[in-house]
Amino acid sequence: MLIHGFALFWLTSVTTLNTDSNVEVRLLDNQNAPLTALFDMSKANERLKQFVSDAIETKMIDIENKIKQQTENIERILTFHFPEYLHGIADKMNKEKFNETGIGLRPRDCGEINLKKGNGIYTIFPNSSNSSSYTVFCDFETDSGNWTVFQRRINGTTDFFRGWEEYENGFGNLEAEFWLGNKKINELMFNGLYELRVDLTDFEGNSGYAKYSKFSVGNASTQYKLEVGGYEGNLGEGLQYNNGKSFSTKDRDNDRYSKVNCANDRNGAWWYMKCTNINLNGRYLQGGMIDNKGITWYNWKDSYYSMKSSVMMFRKVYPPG
Ligand SMILES: *[C@@H]1O[C@H](CO)[C@@H](O)[C@H](O)[C@H]1NC(C)=O
Ligand SMILES: *[C@@H]1O[C@H](CO)[C@@H](O)[C@H](O)[C@H]1NC(C)=O
Ligand SMILES: *[C@@H]1O[C@H](CO)[C@@H](O)[C@H](O)[C@H]1NC(C)=O
Ligand SMILES: *[C@@H]1O[C@H](CO)[C@@H](O)[C@H](O)[C@H]1NC(C)=O
Ligand SMILES: *[C@@H]1O[C@H](CO)[C@@H](O)[C@H](O)[C@H]1NC(C)=O
Ligand SMILES: *[C@@H]1O[C@H](CO)[C@@H](O)[C@H](O)[C@H]1NC(C)=O
Ligand SMILES: [Ca+2]
Repeated sequence: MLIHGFALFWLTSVTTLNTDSNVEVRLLDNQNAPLTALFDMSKANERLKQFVSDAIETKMIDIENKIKQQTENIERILTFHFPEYLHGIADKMNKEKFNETGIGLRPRDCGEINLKKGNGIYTIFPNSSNSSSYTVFCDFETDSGNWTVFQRRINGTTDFFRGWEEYENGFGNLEAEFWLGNKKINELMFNGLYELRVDLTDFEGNSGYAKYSKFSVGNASTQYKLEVGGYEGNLGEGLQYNNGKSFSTKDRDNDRYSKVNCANDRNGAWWYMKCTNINLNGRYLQGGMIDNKGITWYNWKDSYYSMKSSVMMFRKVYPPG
């Protein structure tokens, strides 16, 4: 339509003026005004500039928003995921097999981990003569670190009233509540001497700890017998009573109380004697109830107060010299 009108216009309104050999062609509209007036170039330039500038501005705002969004994403990743990311790299590097002289020798327990990137789950290789591996939770923050965590209670999500096989092989979630497993606990104390640390909290915000400079759990043929000694801490000594006792579960009564199945009686699994003051695998009870089936450390509370949380862990001790 427009093109058609313009073509018509062109054909009817062209005037030709002769000056010597040059030919000047002027375009006039239908009122004989020079056609260039229709194209006020300064206005056209203004509009063009405005258009370009608007377009650029819109684009810039768009880019700015995108950068802002990306920066926020990066910040979020750094805040929430970077430690996790570092941890992943550390674990991967620890898994690489290097030789005896180099770093990265396959760690056999938490103490041997080369790249320690905070508390968390690490892969270890307990048997140096083959490549079998599994994961454990390592605590590198508490009391100078190097701890292999083998028990945790925090909120009662995981049932701890279980049988022999489950206590032997372990259960639960390493990030939350779990028992590592008697087989692994025994295997991980493969050479040298180990110490035990227990951390407890109650429902009133108090915490306490106990350390035993001597700790070992025997193999299956000893029914995972406990050896403890050398108490230090503020919970009060109470575990010595269980020293030298085998492990018992509701379906395997190795305790020293012939009339009673202690594991059943105390709703747990432990190195029961007749039965025990300490029952950290007992039933999870809310709100600080007093019940001998609960998670008890009698010597701290002078009662069978059931704890809010419990952590048990061990590490190798290096005797001086
Ligand atoms: C171990 O690594 C060192 C240094 O990289 C190297 O010199 C040595 O030959 C390696 N030994 C073995 C047994 O691979
Ligand atoms: C932790 O392990 C490292 C070796 O990885 C060792 O140098 C350090 O002394 C250990 N610390 C404790 C408290 O056991
Ligand atoms: C490697 O050792 C683990 C125990 O540390 C054992 O269960 C597994 O059978 C062994 N694997 C081989 C191939 O010998
Ligand atoms: C470690 O691995 C070797 C070789 O596979 C195996 O013969 C040995 O029984 C394993 N040790 C343990 C404690 O399982
Ligand atoms: C218990 O704690 C774990 C780990 O923090 C969490 O994932 C889970 O949701 C908690 N469960 C309850 C019932 O609070
Ligand atoms: C279990 O431990 C006892 C005593 O420490 C030891 O004599 C025995 O050889 C071990 N048994 C196995 C199968 O490793
Ligand atoms: Ca009994």
